[in-house]
Amino acid sequence: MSIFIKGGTIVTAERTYKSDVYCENGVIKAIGEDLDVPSGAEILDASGQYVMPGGIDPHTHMELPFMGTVASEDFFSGTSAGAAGGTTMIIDFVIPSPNQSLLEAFDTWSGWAAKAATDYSFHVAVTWWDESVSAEMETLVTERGVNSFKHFMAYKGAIMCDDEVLVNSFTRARELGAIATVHAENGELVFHLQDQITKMGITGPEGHPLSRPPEVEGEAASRAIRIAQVLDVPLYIVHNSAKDSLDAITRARNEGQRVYGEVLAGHLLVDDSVYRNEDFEFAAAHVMSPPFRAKHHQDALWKGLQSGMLQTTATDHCCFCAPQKAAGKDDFRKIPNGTGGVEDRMGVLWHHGVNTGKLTMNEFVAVTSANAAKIFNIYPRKGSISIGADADIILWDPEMTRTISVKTHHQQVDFNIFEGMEVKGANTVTISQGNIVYKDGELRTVKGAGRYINRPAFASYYDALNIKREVEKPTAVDRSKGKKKTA
Ligand code: URQ
Ligand code: ZN
Ligand code: ZN
Repeated sequence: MSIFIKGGTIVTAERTYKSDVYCENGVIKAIGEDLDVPSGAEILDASGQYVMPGGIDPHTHMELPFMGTVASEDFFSGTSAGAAGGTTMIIDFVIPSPNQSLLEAFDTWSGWAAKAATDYSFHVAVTWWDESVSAEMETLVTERGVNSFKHFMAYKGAIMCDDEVLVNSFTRARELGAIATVHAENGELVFHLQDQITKMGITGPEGHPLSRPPEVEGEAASRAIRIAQVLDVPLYIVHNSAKDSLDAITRARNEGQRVYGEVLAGHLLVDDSVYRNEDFEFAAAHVMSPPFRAKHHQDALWKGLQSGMLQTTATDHCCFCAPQKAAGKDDFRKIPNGTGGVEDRMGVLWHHGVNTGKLTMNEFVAVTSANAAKIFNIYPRKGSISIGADADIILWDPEMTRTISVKTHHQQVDFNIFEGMEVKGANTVTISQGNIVYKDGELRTVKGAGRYINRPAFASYYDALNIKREVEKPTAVDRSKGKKKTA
């Protein structure tokens, strides 16, 4: 299939300029003003619209088995919903159970993801440690195209990593030229606070944020940052929800440490009042970790995006329907954690980011696509409009308005955390691998069309960044000549 995008304005993370784009066999073949239209090409009139890289959501959990159930969104429905909203690639998570082979889990997730409609990749979680994990991490890097390893510092008794696992795994990631990523909440504190709160007779969803205050996130973010600093490994902190973790990232980055931060569209726009809603289903639908926070945290997170201290946006799309959330009817600790958003991220960030002047259009492309591609080493194949790049492209009409609702979304979940939100600016066309997968409200995704995208590790992170670091090597004290002289 070949597509000729005519008369649009290209917006990338770097620049904005009028030009046509020609795509053939899944890649961008030509970019230029007044290009000749090759015969047989499908012509898209992009006049009055922006032509941007498709969104990359670096944090999703399609059909995740979690807390005794399985997320309701699968890889086909979830990537289709993403395409409907302008996202053309997800990075999901392989999460082995403790003592499970990472490679075995990778193969299981690969089987599920085979139905994906658009391209995908996997972060792999390290949930336990022994030498076999170390060996499998190498296989994942050298043979499966994995360059990022996830660590849950929360979820005690399930997939939580203690400091020993963090230190071993971070060390190994550095050796392999991979990046360490963390879910930063102190799981011991959460467990303790959950116990205290339920003993006070608070069993409803309002107990969830009470058991995970911002300080619990700030501590874990600071600890992960310090461990990464000592071990000299790049670190990516997922779903920063509070000023506390943002401050930890800001301090580290100001010191020149290689730390990256992600923020969810939900954490930028939804506040903690949802948990005090008297309707259990409404409040429980918002139970995710870290929880939605008070408004001043949202203000700080927006500033983190504007300042560049936070580099990526995501959704942590991990959906559970009301009957599943009801497992925690009498005990908030049993409410499956997770909310959706893969379809709405681009629209809500354009409306609340670009339309308000917080972000330029170029910054919008950076935080919804290009930066994730760069951090996870698939740029410019992804996240760019450039010759040879994958033809993952969206046509964006800045004047189009829509109201977000569970009644109209394509997500396989019975709730939408952005319910009723009116946004201005939307994709009219989504192109994945050079094929139209969404056009004027009609989904045209094909089950299984998505590809697994290899993400090469850096030989070493610093080599890749061409940074020659003069690191002073420590030396032993020579005591062969006898007693210490007086100082
Ligand atoms: O912690 C995560 O990122 C997964 C388990 C999704 N759930 C959530 O509450 N964020
Ligand atoms: Zn998480
Ligand atoms: Zn997650």
